[in-house]
Amino acid sequence: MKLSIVVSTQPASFSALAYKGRVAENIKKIKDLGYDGVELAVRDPGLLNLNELHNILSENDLPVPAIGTGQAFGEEGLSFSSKDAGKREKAIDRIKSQISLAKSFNAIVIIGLIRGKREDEIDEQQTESWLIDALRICAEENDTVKLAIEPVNRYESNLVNTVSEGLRLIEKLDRKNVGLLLDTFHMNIEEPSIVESIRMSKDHLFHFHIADSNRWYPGAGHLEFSDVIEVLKRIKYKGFLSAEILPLPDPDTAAEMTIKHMRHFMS
Ligand code: LER
Ligand code: MN
Repeated sequence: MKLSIVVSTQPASFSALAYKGRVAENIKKIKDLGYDGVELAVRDPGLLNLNELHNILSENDLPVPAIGTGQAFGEEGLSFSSKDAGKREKAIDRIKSQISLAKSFNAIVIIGLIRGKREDEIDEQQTESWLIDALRICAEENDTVKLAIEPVNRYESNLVNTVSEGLRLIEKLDRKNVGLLLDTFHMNIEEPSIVESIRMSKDHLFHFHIADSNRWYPGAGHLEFSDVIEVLKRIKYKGFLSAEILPLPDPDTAAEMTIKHMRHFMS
């Protein structure tokens, strides 16, 4: 298992990002702190200077395990399950461009808030069918790029809140390149047992977000990360643990405390 931390390639309203913007400077800091990788949060790949980004990452010898895509929903309202067909289409196009970005980094594409919410007056079946259609189109775009569906807590979405719902959805899709991203912050709100939910996801776990119960750095809340690491080792998870945390008390302290706390259990 390796450690990464999320960097937003642009300023963003989503709060649980230790680092936003000033990409070259922040990636160097992350390297110096001892992280093994950098997860990127990208609103629109079309706005990136790709050569520059690849150079910064290779100069620092840091891989990109995953690309977060939720800002396209948060800032632009693009959604796989919007009742507005134009927004659904734009969301699919945006994820296709994230898939080609991910391909260039050998990264996973995260399907979190971009799946959207079930909207007023739209029944569950209609919403699920829009969601499944969009996921199928995106999964078929490139077999070699993995899509990781992230269950998120009920206060952020009403679509796929729990690990069981996530597992049911990927079963319906039945595609090798569609799996799960689990996030300790969301699991702490929704799951009866974090350890059991991780165990259940064993064959489908593509990526993992860490934050403590209050979304501060691990060690600042009441989650038992020793138990989390133990079950991840037991299911032989070999991917990244990626810190998606509030920049508190300040970004550098949050990043430093994460690495201190997690390495203690990982070694
Ligand atoms: C994103 O990875 C996440 O965890 C959510 O809270 C969506 O913004
Ligand atoms: Mn997350």
